[in-house]
Amino acid sequence: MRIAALLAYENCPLDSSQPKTGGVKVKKLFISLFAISLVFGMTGMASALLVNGGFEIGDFTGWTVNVPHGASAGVVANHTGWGGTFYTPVEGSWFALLKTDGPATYTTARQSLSLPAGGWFSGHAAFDWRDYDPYNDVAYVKIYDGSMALVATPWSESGVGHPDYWDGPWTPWSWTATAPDTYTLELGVANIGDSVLDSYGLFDANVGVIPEPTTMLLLGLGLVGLSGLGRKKIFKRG
Ligand SMILES: [Ca+2]
Ligand SMILES: [Ca+2]
Ligand SMILES: [Ca+2]
Repeated sequence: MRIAALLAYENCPLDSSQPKTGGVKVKKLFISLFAISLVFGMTGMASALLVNGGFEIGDFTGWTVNVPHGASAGVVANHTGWGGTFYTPVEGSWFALLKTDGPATYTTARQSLSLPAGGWFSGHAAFDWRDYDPYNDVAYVKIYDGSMALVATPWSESGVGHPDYWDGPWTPWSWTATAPDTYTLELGVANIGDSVLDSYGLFDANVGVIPEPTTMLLLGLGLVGLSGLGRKKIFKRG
């Protein structure tokens, strides 16, 4: 698509009627835009490292799901919170909906990915509390290292500080690795205090990203192209 656009420019009849310097200028701009679009294209590719991170396959393909007796885990198109909030996906047509059993029995979905230092996970999560104080059920996103030691909790919600039966909003979260390892991303929910009035955790748009050196190189080339264009403009004006 991008290459086609570039070729279309090369064959553009308008080009031959333009002064030569103008043509070069426009050509450089095209090449710069091409390089920049390539950068974003490659970043998009790198973001797809988690398998089925946004649950668009319509099930838990790629995820290891732990569903205790009495709990449930589904991939759904929508969900109505106890408070009446109608939740729809953050991205695409589907999201994961985990329901508690309990008490302190965790319903989870996990996926592992090797990340270098500077690689990261991100996603969106929401909590539908369907209980009342002091039964402060909890939903969370946790990151474990290669030996399954907890290294971070980039998102968690409970009933604490919220009105009974609270419907929490979709909230973005992210976490960046400071050392290379095989990390496990865990999405979870649990009852606290009893095993009734089950709450839900909602999860969507999970991605794992490894920044690529080629991406930085292309970005650099694009910037060099643009700065060259700027100099030419200044020179002509002078
Ligand atoms: Ca989705
Ligand atoms: Ca609720
Ligand atoms: Ca509960």
